[in-house]
Amino acid sequence: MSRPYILYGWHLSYFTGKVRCYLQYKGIEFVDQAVDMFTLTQRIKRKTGAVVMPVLRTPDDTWLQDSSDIIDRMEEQFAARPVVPSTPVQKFAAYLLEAWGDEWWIPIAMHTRWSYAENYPLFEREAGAHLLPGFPRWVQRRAAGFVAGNLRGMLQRVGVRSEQFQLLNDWTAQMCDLLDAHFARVPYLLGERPTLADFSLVGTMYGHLGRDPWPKRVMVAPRPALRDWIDRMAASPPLDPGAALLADDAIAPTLEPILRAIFAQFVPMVEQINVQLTALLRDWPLGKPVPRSLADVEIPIGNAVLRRAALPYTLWMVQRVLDVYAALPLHEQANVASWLVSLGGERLLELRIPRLQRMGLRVAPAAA
Ligand SMILES: N[C@@H](CCC(=O)N[C@@H](CS)C(=O)NCC(=O)O)C(=O)O
Repeated sequence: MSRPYILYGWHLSYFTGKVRCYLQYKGIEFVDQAVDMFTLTQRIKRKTGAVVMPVLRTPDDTWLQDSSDIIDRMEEQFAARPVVPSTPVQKFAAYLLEAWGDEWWIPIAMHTRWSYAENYPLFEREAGAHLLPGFPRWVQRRAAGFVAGNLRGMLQRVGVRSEQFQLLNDWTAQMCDLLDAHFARVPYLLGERPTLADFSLVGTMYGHLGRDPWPKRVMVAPRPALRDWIDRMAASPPLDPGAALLADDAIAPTLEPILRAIFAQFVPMVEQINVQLTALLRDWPLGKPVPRSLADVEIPIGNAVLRRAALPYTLWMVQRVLDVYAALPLHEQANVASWLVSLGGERLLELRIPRLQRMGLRVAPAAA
């Protein structure tokens, strides 16, 4: 009998939620393995070059890292229930929402977890038990504390700064309202079945906002359609075989304010990261990874400004979106371009990102 797929990750982890919900939906059999300290810091480090979760170990013992690469690989192998739409606007929107769900929400997920003490007992209990199963509680608590310290060390960089807490909370409440209004009318982001876009957004929504006590109580519980979507995504019950995306490559009107926010906030952030990275790469060898973070960017949020460090990895995610556009036939590119114009998103197509390759959690310039 062949070895099963093994997903190394935690329920506490953003990107593990993305991959777990995806594998369940696809009906791919896998062992959901809470990753322990030895596997995380030794085996995964050796196999992927990074101390990171999730990792999907395949039956032929390949250790796949990065949720986007994992999903790409599985989509090639398992044709049933495709999660990438086949029509151009929905396909482009799915990749764009993936980049946003993966990258934009990181400060929100980190703030709503680490800025509120009521969340810590859940983290300490689960992380401790996963890292050192069978060890005495006090040793597990020390191990969880060590990992928590590393994660807290990233807060300042990703924009979790006390003077920005109110802005982060206001933004999150408004976005959760928009998502709740959408899910009250349409069961998934692009129609009656989930796509890449839903799997990305459920990373932050399942592992962090929908599960950590503070955001679960304050942000998610008052919004029942959002709560139901998270629960549907996590349960992945069999779908009605007729479940379809919206007809005629349409995007629901309830998704439009969310997309407008992406074009007004996420795209300017990406542009600023690109300016910094492009300058850095003027004198940088191909294949040499760049630092995980660069200087601050300033993101317009309504009348306010959110400051956080530029993460070059974000550009690798946006490169995926632009690659999808570049691979479309010309008449489909025209559909996407006019759809972008209709929502104020045309600057996205003007981005010229230097060709990047991913190396673990970092990126490096690649041959064009
Ligand atoms: N963008 C990646 C990265 C995975 C990731 O950031 N995982 C987090 C836990 S949810 C982690 O292990 N972070 C460690 C770090 O950033 O050093 C993905 O899509 O899988």
